[in-house]
Amino acid sequence: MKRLLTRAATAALLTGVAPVMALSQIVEPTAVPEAPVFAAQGEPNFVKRSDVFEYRALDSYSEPDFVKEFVEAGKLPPVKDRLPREPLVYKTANMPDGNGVYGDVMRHVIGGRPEGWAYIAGNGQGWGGIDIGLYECLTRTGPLFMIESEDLAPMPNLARNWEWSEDGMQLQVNLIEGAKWSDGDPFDADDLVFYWDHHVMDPEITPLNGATQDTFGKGTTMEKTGEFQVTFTFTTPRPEAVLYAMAYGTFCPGPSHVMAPLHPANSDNTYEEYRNAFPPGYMNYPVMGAWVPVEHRSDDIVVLRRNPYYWKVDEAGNQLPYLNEMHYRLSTWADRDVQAVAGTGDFSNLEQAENYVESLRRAADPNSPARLAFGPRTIGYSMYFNFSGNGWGEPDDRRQAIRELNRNPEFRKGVTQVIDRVRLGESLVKGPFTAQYPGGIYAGTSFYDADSTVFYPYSLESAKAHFAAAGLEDTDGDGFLNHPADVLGGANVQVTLLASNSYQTDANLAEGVVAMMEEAGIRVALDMLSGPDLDATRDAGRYDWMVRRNSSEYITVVQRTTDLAPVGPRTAWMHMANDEGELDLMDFEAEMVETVNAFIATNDAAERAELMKKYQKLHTENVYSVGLTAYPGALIINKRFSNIPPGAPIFMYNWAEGAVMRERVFVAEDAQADHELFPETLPGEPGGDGPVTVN
Ligand code: BQZ
Ligand code: CA
Repeated sequence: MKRLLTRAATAALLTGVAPVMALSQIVEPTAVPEAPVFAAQGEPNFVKRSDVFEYRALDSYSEPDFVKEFVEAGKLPPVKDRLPREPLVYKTANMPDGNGVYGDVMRHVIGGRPEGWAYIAGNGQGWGGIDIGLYECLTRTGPLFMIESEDLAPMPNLARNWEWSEDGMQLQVNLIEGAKWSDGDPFDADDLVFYWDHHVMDPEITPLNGATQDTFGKGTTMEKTGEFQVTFTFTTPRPEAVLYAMAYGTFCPGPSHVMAPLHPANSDNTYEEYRNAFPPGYMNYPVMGAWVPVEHRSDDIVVLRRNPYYWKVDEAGNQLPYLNEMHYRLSTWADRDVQAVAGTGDFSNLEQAENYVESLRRAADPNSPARLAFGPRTIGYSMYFNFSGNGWGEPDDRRQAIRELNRNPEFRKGVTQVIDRVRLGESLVKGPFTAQYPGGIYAGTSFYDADSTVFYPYSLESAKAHFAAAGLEDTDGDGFLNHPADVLGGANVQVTLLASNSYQTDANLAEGVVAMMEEAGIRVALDMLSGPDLDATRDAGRYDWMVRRNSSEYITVVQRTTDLAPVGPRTAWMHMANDEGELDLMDFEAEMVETVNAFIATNDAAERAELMKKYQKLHTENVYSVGLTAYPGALIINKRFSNIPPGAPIFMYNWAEGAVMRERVFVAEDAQADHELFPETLPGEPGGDGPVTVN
């Protein structure tokens, strides 16, 4: 039955005036409101990269006594033979508490769950620092928070040094020589070739953290040019940004000696069988990291034991790590905060603003077992639109109609002006923490430019005017805006909002968006998922909008730069090509892509700054994303640990788990607690039962 005419239409009939959009209702964009001042506690001691570590041979090396017993029993080669010719040597002068002693455990709590150990094949281990510690990468950026800006560039790691060709079209990368996997197998260029050829370049592999061929520049090739050397060839000269892509997440080679035989290229395994060939119960999976998985109890805990072949030492020749064991309690992210302040856990990135007041109160107690230090405002959330209008993810009519609205700037301006960012921030935590975040590069970071940042202020009237300009009116008077008559028969607009249910913060923000959109007459349904389900739904395009906690591309810009815009057909999940490989970029997106590629292709600092101003204006003026809120995180670490670098942010170039360099963290003798679950053991054979004792 035809509903009553809308109130406005009725009124218009009475007055004979059509309900035109009163242009006076549009509220124009302004500058971003000043964020409440929030001073980070503790400043890093800024140094040069070469002050942190170097590679050189020492006269002698030592190891924990229990490991020496393995050598004496003939179970292990002497420590000198387990180390590279020139190991990575952490410099004592850069260690806040000097060289450490062996013993004790770092007890992490994580909210994810391990799917398996084949990280490069797309398996997740549950985050929370477990992958950051297991899989070491060619270069390292986590510790860059304490590197002086004049010397800011990726640090060496498995790649010891690199050299550009005269014309800048090639990069020769020299690996550390003589390092071994945790089972003693040599680490060499073959491991890189296996990763590159059969993972980065293999479209059938969807790796974790999304390292695809576009990450290293379209058309880039890599070949082995020596036992410990690979050479990249680029299509543009000296794309130095690629050295950031060789850091954590995107170039962390796997153990080819155990993986290659199971890859579909060398077996009749399907890709799914390959991806799951190293399930959580596969113990002693070979890694280059400081600790090896030796125990997995489902929904309970993952335990790691020290890697006897770890390729790093301190200046006294002690083979690292100092800590014998790592725990990852399989719980929730909120529990991580609770356990860290209570002292039953050792580490947390306090990033859920709802927990701030209670965590601060607990940590303020002088007897608190944990130290809590706030860093810069680098935790931020945005809402993203699914911009694909040409079929990615086989949208049904309803979804397709929303994607076409998402591609309409009037609609996006309406959406962003529905969001009251003050109310949203306060719904998480009151106080000076949250800032109104318009999206794009964060205020307070090196590439941020306030004058290039466009802010659409909260205004329901203006939002409605924009929605009307996008053709949306409440034609049936039920309080919700309808599509035009020729779209879905003029039905109500109905949007789905994908968000993570692993964090209270994500849920609170998503629910805040739903409530505010309802006030504006747009019905939004929540789709709350977590972990692999969320990632799979997102990567398959089964969403209209998505609330996401942003990654490092909006903080440092130089890390994950290719995530700033849809630079390739399948690099930006907010805009993916259809199955024919067609990417239907809108004009402003094409300009963003051009700007990002120009940024990657130049090393001129002034030019890079200008390009990021242009990027920021394109992103915010066109509402590429709807920024929601930004706030500072706090690092919570148990007080018994030494060598925690001051001023370590929970998230910048990487998470704190990668920044604090856990392999050189130790617990002084008199502070050691008896937390080891497998004392005096080492990892056993790959695929074996778990940790082994000397006899
Ligand atoms: C930090 C981090 C270490 C991933 C993950 C998780 C995944 C995302 C993101 C964070 C967790 C913690 O974040 O929240 O504090 O320990 O692990 O990796 O949110 O769902 O996919 O990008 O890093
Ligand atoms: Ca309606």
